[in-house]
Amino acid sequence: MVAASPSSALRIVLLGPPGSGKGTQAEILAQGLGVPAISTGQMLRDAVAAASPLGLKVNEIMAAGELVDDETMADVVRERMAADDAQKGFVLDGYPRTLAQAATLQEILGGAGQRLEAVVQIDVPEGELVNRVLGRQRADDTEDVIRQRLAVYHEQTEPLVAFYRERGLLRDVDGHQSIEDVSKSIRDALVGAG
Ligand code: B4P
Repeated sequence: MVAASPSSALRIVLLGPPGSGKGTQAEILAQGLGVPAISTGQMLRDAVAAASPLGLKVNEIMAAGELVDDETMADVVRERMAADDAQKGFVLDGYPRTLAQAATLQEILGGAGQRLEAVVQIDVPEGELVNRVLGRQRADDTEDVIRQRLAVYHEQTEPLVAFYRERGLLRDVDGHQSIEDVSKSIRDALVGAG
């Protein structure tokens, strides 16, 4: 098991299509490491629930299965990463989702003298993704919306797989297993990270 300490903070990104279990695994992994799980999807849903200016801006975009624009997300992530608890490491779930966001993340971390230790790609067959998401029954979980979100994933987020593989950061994990077995596979994949 990997462990986080102030001198060896672990900064990990979970990458995967909607419904692959990023949020589920981010919570488990972050708890094990003693670092925060930072979910941009959850932050946006909280903003929508609170009807904050950010929530009002992103509500319709999320409901349509589209991505919130990169500039808005950069502000959200920059602010969250500056918080004290994120200095000891983090598990980032749902960010980056575009190559521009990956560049922003590098810039934010580089500016603080930090870097990512690993990017875990959670792989799940498409039919299983649709079943899981429809079972979850969130506001953005209708069949049309999930199909749109998958299309957006293939077009805008999948290029990140090659981006991080080229940088030697990518670890592939089979997400089509029980939640416990996926967690174990992620821990195994992170041995030696950082
Ligand atoms: P997210 O909140 O990131 O939503 P997600 O990709 O659907 O969820 P995740 O992969 O975390 O799946 P989960 O663990 O819930 O994004 C929502 C929206 O926010 C986006 O569409 C976009 O509009 C916006 N957004 C967020 N970040 C953005 C960014 N950076 N840029 C622009 N826009 C952004 O798991 C799914 C279900 O499967 C659950 O019910 C779970 O219980 C189940 N499950 C999990 N693991 C399982 C397993 N191993 N076996 C069986 N079931 C499992």
